[in-house]
Amino acid sequence: MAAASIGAANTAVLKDPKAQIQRFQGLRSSGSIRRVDVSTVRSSASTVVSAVSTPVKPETSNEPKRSKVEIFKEQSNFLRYPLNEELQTDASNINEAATQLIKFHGSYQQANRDDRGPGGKSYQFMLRTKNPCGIVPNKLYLAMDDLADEFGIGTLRLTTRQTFQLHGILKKNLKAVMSTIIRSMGSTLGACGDLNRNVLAPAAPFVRKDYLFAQQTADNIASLLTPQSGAYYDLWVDGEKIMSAEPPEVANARNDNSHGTNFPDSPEPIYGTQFLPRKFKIAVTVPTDNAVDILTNDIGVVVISDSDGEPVGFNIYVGGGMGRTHRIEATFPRLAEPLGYVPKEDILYAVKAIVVTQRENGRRDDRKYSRMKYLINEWGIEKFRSVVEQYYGKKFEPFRELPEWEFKSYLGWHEQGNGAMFCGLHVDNGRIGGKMKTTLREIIEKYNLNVRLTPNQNIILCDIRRALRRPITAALAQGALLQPRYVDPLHLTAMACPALPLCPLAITEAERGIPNILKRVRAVFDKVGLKYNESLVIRITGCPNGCARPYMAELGLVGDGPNSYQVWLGGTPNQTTLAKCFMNKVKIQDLEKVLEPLFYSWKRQRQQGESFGDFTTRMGFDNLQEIVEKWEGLVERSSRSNLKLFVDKETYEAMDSLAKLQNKNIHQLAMEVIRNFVAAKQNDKSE
Ligand code: SRM
Ligand code: SF4
Repeated sequence: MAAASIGAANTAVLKDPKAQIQRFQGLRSSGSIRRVDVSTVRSSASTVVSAVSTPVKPETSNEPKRSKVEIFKEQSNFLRYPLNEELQTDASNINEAATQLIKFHGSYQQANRDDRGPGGKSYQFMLRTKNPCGIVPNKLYLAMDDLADEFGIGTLRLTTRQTFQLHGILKKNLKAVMSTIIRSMGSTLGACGDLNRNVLAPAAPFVRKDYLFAQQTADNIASLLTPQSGAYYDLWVDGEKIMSAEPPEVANARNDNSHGTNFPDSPEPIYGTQFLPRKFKIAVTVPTDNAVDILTNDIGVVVISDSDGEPVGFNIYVGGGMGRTHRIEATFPRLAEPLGYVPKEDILYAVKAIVVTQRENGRRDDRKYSRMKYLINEWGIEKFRSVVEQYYGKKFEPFRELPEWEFKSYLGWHEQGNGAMFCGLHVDNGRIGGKMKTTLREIIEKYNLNVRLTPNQNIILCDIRRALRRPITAALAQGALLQPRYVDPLHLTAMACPALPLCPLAITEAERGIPNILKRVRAVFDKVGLKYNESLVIRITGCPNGCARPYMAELGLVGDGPNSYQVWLGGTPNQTTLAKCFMNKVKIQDLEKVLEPLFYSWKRQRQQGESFGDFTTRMGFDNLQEIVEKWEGLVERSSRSNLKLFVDKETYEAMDSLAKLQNKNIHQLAMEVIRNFVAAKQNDKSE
């Protein structure tokens, strides 16, 4: 990299972790660790990167306020203490500090909220894997399938970030499960916690330069940002290092400290003792393919190819995120925005520079505001870019123009491009259980298939010989794994998070509630006369954290009380527009009162080909609210009587323009006039 120098990094050799903690704290307050002085960063895009001096802050006895989790991380000896000790006890649970630390190892302590017996909480653990691009080798799939039966609740859960979750693991079985995953070519390291989470990339196994390059890049970014201290292997496989070799360019990028990004002598050169202020999410994709919900990530990376299809570099977006807290306006979902373009050989350095900018400047006092989106929101993109450029050592080139995004599901059979085929299968909410589970296992085992998980909780069977298409399709149907044309279109794009009974943050149902909600939406579709193949993106979560990305949906339901939801409208089918909150506290039993008028208006008043999301945005919420408030119910179609009216051209045109003024269609206006007229006459008669 042609880089501008930014001053000397601290090179003291500190092997003792305690000393490193002190160093981190000391250097932070003394200012002798190289930090970019953000107050001096000019916000002009034409800023020339030159040497940045180390700001020396005055000694202060007032330590900045830090959240509890910061203290746990600091005292943990790189994620070991007191987790190791807590795992040895006979108790069925672990203490608060260990509960925070085990997340970095890929596990959450949970309790079944449906099952509050007299003996107190029944503790159990959820385990999440890490699968960059959703790639799952055959051996790992079979191991996960076995583990779910032997140690879990008998189901596998595919997540919205291309990973598996196992629920219901008892503490005494954690080591057996973790070590089996590790020995089966899998990992749970960094699946949760304040670090980089699973890196998304299009799951389709297309043998195409740009797709392969996106997947390779996702893999390299995942390796770059994987914890290095070895704590994971110490705890779960007695120190054995069972890791796949990483390409030299990844190690080079990690170790490079030319711009003061690293803790040079730390077991964690990028993360240090404190890791990141909060979770961090990255997705990589190719132009047009928005299977990864690119704009919802902290970093979105898009492969740019030349006219021969050869990848030459990357566009980078920053600052996306979904999570919010009810009634706190200062928390919000946010779309990522363009940062700039980098040549392909620089991508790891650019990603590292962004991560370090967040590490150094993200808030560590209040976890509600610690995601990078809040930093960018506060600074503005110009200042953020300038600070990242100090750590990158270069200026970003202008963002390259991109074509429209499309949502791609990869469901059904497709050519891979190398003579083999792949088959994408819809799985309702990613929950694989019962007959579906045994069928999938049999097929994956019998034909020795590798699989991939999509960011929409679905699964892809890969590398299938053409001749096997028929027998595999028939076998899949036995387990209700149907080709997409046989699945209700409303289900194909719907998602719900796990919510109750295991998620401690759930306010109400999501995964368990969605089958019935979709049934009711289908009934409303029928009632208002929408066709079977017309659809919309519906996403439901049990709380405002947004795990199924409801704020990108055309209809998002976000739990805001027991059996009650906020209704969010305005997302688009290609996942590029943020929805807005339309209504609060809609009780589950009242859903039709809102959906019926909305869908009826969409049916009657939409422009040609207009999606539900675009329609709700065009109409505006004030209009829609009025329509919902004034809705008196739809006359059942069977009880409707036909009434045809013929009027002269002039009257027709006058009615048409009046209807438009009132945001109605001409039919609605005519019916209203007739109804009012008849009612008035009846009144006259009775007086
Ligand atoms: Fe999530 C917390 C499930 C994707 C935002 N999420 C949780 C926890 C771990 C609850 C907890 O903290 O104790 C949930 C476990 C439930 C359970 O029993 O399984 C949980 N999140 C999920 C999954 C399984 C939902 C799914 O239906 O698949 C997804 C696992 C992804 C993975 O494989 O890594 C999942 N979570 C997401 C996404 C979507 C995404 O990443 O694309 C988001 C929104 C994007 C974002 O991060 O901004 C998301 N989860 C959250 C948040 C809010 C974060 C925030 O910035 O405020 C929390 C709560 C927290 O972190 O404090 C959370
Ligand atoms: Fe739990 Fe809320 Fe995430 Fe749903 S959205 S899994 S309820 S944290």
